[in-house]
Amino acid sequence: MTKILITGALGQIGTALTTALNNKYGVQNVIISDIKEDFKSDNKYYKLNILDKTELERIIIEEKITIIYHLAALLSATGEKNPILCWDINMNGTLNILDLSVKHKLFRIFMPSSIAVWGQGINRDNTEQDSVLKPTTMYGVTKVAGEVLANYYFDKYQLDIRGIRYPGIISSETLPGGGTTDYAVEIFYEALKHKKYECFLSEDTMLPMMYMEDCIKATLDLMDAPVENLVHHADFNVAAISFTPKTLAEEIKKHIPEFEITYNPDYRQKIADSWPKSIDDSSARKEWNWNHSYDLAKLTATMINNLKNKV
Ligand code: AKB
Repeated sequence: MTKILITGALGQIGTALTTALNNKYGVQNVIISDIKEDFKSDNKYYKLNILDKTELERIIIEEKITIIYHLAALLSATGEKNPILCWDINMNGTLNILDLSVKHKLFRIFMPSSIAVWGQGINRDNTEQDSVLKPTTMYGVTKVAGEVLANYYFDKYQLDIRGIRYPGIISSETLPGGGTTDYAVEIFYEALKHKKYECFLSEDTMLPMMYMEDCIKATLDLMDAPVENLVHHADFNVAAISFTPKTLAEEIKKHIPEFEITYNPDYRQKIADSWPKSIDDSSARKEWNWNHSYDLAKLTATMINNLKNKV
């Protein structure tokens, strides 16, 4: 029987993934955990510090977990403010998951990677699947190391680990926290609330992005793919759309004509400049039939529609 544990479940992707997995497997089969205290949810909730291996093992045993979606991590901007903490949570947390998954013979693990794996020495346009990985952030360093570790655990212990290099994810349910691509969510809240937004990236900073529904679809499709079809494992390039703050602002103006954007780039500009503008995801399309359905116009209309009553 499938019994799922999600770590970092209260984050931007975790909340959407919980809903999708509840619909697919039933709420009683999806156990959620996060560092926050006493969260009220229809799912069984554990307050879990991912560095607490004893508690993690207790949950895996008591709940008879078979699949883990390991989302607990610090993102790029927060990671640059506290690189040692970023290493500790992202690497030691991941090692705890991998080690216990082997020990308790778990069926499958999902571990997200990120476009942050790239840095120096790449083609920024249409960055290839198997291009050089020289990140310039600690978050990127942990994501590269996570991918390498995943391949090691797959080869040495036949642990079935899968992962996607997530681009910036845009959604209306839960705010992202601590990322460089977060502007692309904040902008919608500010456009609806105040009709203006000061962007922390420059107007022409092009980055790969994706709407949450596509992100969840990619995650579930990869987890369902037959293992024999996969050449890659925890490091899939997955693309949807690429845009700049200026293009996004122009699209928002079609719905909110008074909207004004200004630019005041901060330390996150350097991070964004080290990442690809667009990525080549032909391996994902070939190995597990990935395709996306949200373009910029559909994403913008959906975000504004979802947020207009909430904000
Ligand atoms: C971030 O900006 O740090 C994340 C990511 C691209 O992994 N959204």
